[in-house]
Amino acid sequence: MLDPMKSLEKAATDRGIRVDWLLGDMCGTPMQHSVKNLGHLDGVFHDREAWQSMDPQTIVYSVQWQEPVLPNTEGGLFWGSTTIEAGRVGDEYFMTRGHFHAKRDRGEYYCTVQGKGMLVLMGEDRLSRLEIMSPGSLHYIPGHTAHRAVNTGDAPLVFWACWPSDAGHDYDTIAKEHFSVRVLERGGIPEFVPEEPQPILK
Ligand code: PAN
Ligand code: ZN
Repeated sequence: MLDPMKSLEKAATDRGIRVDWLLGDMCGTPMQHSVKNLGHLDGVFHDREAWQSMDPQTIVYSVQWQEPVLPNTEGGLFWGSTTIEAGRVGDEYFMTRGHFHAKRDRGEYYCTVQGKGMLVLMGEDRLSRLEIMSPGSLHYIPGHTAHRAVNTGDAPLVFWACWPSDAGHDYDTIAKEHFSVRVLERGGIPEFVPEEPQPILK
């Protein structure tokens, strides 16, 4: 006879996905992995000269995530972590590119496990607000809201995220229009500074 406890145990270990909460590491499942270095982040930081003077191989952030269903599947969820290294380009802290979800109404959760930072949230009306990221901070990102995480500390900022598998990522809008605010270092502390008006391209 099958021992129900044994088969439960087997089922539990067979799935076998483990996370290391603090490191932001996952194992036991096919993982997606992406690393963004400075060279990948052309046009993201406001001080172009400072960006050009730095080694393009410098890692700014990395993401690992699992896709238990195919991207664009309605009703599924993706799960992953992001690690943003400590550093700055000129006076601007290392940060993610940031995006709206391609399906605008899709929300997301972020939960910080290590480091210090700020989550910049911007609505489609370009009104922005900030949430402080610190170990244990949980952030609900509503739909229709662009989101970018900024590492304002001197150690890596690590957070977990959970988002709908059909959310998709719209990076183009932010690449063209930017966030309406930037988090810059002023006198040793982070300050929330309005984005300079963009030149009108003819
Ligand atoms: C996160 C982000 C991750 C990297 O998983 O994709 O932090 O930031 P960028 O995608 O802006 O480069 C998420 O928000 N997913 O939807
Ligand atoms: Zn997102």
